[in-house]
Amino acid sequence: MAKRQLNRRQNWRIEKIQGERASRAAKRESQTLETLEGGDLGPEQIGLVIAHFGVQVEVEAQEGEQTGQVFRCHLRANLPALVTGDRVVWRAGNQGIGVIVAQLPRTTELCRPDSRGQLKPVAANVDLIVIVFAPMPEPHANLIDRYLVAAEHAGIRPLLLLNKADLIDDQNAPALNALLAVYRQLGYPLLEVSAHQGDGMQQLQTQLDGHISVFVGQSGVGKSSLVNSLLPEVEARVGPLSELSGQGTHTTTTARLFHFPRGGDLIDSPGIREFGLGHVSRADVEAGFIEFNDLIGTCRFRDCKHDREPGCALLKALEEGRVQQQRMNSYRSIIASLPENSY
Ligand SMILES: Nc1nc2c(ncn2[C@@H]2O[C@H](COP(=O)(O)OP(=O)(O)O)[C@@H](O)[C@H]2O)c(=O)[nH]1
Ligand SMILES: [Mg+2]
Ligand SMILES: [Zn+2]
Repeated sequence: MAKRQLNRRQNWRIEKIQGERASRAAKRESQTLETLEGGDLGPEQIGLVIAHFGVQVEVEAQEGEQTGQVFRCHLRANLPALVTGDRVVWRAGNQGIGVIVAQLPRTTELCRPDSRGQLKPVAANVDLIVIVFAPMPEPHANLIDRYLVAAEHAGIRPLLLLNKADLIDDQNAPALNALLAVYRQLGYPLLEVSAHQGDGMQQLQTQLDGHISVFVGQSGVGKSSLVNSLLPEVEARVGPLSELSGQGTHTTTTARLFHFPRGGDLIDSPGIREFGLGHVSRADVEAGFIEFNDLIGTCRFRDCKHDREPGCALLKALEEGRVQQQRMNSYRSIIASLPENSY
């Protein structure tokens, strides 16, 4: 979303209005909660947030007879904001509406800046980021590296997925193979599939088993097609149009958790598919290039920019082939794109 420049007075007004709105909502909530808690609440049990709508969330029961059933739940006022993927303690109420009692600790958080530039979690407990690319649109190593940095930064394992393998031909094969070789050399897991023809989809499903995944990647690489093929009952629209309509509505589209029929979960929303950089420092980027890990801190100068400084460990590694030229190019272009103050 485009950042609007607001003056102080406008900002103050917006905050005031939002504050009033929030306190009205909180009042309504506490009335609903009182009614609920006055009635019969079931025992405390563990659940999984599969979608959230402002002050309400959808929770899937994870124990007992109701396992797998979905309940709308209200949040107690003292709770932190919940996101899709959160594990919670909740109590069932009458008429199918429940109450969230506590949030269980998150293993990971995917964050995105909101419309005011503040970083907000959008999904919890994701443990696999599937970075999708394809022969067409032509892949950019730089973009893949950005996703890898973001994944490393979030502490989430990445899986590189080349979709549209049916489009590989003599023309594009050399460049694609060179690209794949870069990541193979780094030890990143890599899979080739065709959402259209089904090749490799079983292997992909196996990789997704037992994990909570998100699919990311540039528009047109086939994310919706992959999701459709893996989740036959969910309608994720395919084609350029869906991306267009997604752009206009992504701030209001909630992330939703789906179960794959053969195991594993997917958290999906247009906003998550755009998950990328934009909130990392130079040190984060350096940490995201895993082959730099042993080199960072060993340059002659403490504030080495790895540009042309004498005694630079990265430049030496580049010269000796321990760091690949393409990755160095990516690193430089990502650093160059960071805001000045993120050093
Ligand atoms: N040839 C081929 N085309 C595909 C494949 N997967 C998706 N596509 C096509 O690529 C285009 C973009 O797909 P879509 O799923 O909307 O991509 P998204 O923007 O990443 O969600 C559509 O025209 C799809 O039909 C595939 O495996 N092979
Ligand atoms: Mg799509
Ligand atoms: Zn250096």
